[in-house]
Amino acid sequence: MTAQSELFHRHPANPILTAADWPTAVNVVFNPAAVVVGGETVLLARVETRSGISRLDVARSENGVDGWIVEPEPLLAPIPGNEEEQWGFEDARAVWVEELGRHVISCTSYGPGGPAVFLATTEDFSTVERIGIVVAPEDKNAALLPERVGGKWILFHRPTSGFAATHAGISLSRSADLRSWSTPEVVMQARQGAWWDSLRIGIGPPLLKTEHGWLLIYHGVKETVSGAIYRVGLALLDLEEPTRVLRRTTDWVLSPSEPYERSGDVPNALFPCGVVHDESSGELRLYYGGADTSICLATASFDDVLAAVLAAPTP
Ligand code: BMA
Repeated sequence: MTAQSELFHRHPANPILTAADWPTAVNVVFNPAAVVVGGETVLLARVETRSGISRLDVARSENGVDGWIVEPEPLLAPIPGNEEEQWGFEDARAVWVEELGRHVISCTSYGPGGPAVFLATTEDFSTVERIGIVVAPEDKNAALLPERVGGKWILFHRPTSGFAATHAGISLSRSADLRSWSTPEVVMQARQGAWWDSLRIGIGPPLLKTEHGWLLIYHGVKETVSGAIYRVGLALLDLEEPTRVLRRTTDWVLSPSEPYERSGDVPNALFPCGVVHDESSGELRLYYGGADTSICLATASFDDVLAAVLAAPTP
């Protein structure tokens, strides 16, 4: 599996953004959504302030690697009095939706009921329109497909019930209006036993449409005696019926190995929430959180990633 272990290349400038790059004193910056707006790369970063509560801030760069300009005001932060978001917003994903002429942001809003799926839309990441909580707690790791399938919007997410708190997996729900969502349908579950993705799994960035299916970059967690390890794998879902898993890699394609992934607030957490497909260069840029502390970048050839997932077995 050497081809797979070398699929993604960490950027030599990693971590590309840390709390030290922020205009105000914050604890950590990590797990960013990533999109291209007017030629610029925009990251919507989870910023954990020194209260422990997270908000979502915008950072922009011409090349997606350096020269970041961080907006002084958060794009999304808890509104005082809104109980269900009083503990903040976490782990955004963002996708351009041509039909709406807007980006749809999905993130976790956190309150006493637990983490819930929250949607918002934006034209330019300067202002945001809140849709609100669309999937009740406990649920997180959500992203919308960029287009309707079978006439419906599709939202990937990860419901967790106390009953099935372990081995939580990836589900999807369907909607006609982005507000009311159908009962979750299971897409993919954690593998049992010793697997790298045996404790739970969740989507990474929004899925990418390819001619062979929806490319899913997902995180998988394994519990060990010294804590959880968050790694990354690939799967391919049917274009017309995305609950159908066509391929799933046996091995992970990215795993914590560097000091900025191995140590930090949460050691051994490599958590991608954003991907940019640069069609002119054929490059995928994967943005991820390193150890819940910093923002990192790994690149891969889109064709190589597609070849790797196509070579994976049908589960
Ligand atoms: C997950 C999410 C992520 C975080 C990861 C590792 O459950 O909360 O935000 O990066 O745990 O702590």
